[in-house]
Amino acid sequence: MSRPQILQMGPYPAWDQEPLEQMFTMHRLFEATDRAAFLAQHGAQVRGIATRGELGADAALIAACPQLEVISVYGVGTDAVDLAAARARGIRVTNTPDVLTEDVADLGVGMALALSRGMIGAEAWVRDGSWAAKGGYPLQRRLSGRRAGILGLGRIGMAVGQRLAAFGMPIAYSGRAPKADAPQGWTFLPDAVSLAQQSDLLVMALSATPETRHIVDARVLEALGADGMLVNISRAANLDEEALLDALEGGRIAGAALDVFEGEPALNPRFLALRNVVLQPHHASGTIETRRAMGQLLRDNLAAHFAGRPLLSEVA
Ligand code: 8YV
Repeated sequence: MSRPQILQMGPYPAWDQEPLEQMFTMHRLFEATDRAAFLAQHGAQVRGIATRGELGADAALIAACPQLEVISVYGVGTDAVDLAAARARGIRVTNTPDVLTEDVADLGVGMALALSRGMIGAEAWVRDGSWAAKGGYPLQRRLSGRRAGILGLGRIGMAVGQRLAAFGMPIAYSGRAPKADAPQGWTFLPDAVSLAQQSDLLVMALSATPETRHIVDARVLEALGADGMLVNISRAANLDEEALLDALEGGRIAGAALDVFEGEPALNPRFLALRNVVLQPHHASGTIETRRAMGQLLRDNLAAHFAGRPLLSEVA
């Protein structure tokens, strides 16, 4: 039997690409110079799409593949996949939850520490000779013991909370509803504004849906206040970037650490002029260990689908 044909939306490491090429006929859309011509040539034979969290698969792409059966996402976020269009055609969607949770949480906490302790500026202080020339670095703010707020207590939010609890930080959270599995003593708050009001550090760990667009807006930032810090390890769409930039420039919040940006990998140049930010290139899951596990799960889902076995991590 001929191998299933898969449309590939973005690059993978060689350790994933090689086994994918052995199992399937891969059509690399991201290398095509004429995307429409490439889709016209291969779309009709495509039975699967292998994509990445930020690339997804929109309605037009799904429509260009009339035989499509499965979309496998290398990432936990499925906001860039048109789930309604997939559902309408009975196309199954898989992602890579769990395997990336610890590393995403690690980076979120690392970013919070780097921000509160000024580690990026302090590194520059050492490198440019300021330490020797001017003396010690200006004093920063502590993280331990301050109040943490977690927006979105899913797998990643929970892992962030556990880490911050170990820093002696009281934990509050918000989301659609209180979580039965939230540890004792963690406080549920009904909305982002009241969470921000009770937080020194607000960590965004929620998935992105049309309802959560700009959930962190000018009102939430005002509630966070001039001593408050923001960390975003979720999706840029959840944050009103213009409102954030205004608040950062006006000193109305203390700082922000961001792993995701509107229009990434380009970013608003206003960010680059700021000192009270930590800027990361959307790499919270970017460790060798996690990326290997994500690639394996992406492949295992595709293999299970084409062998008629149950999927390992289907998006509900
Ligand atoms: C990845 C992500 O950076 O899991 C997600 O939703 O955005 C990240 O883990 C991305 O999917 C890799 O392309």
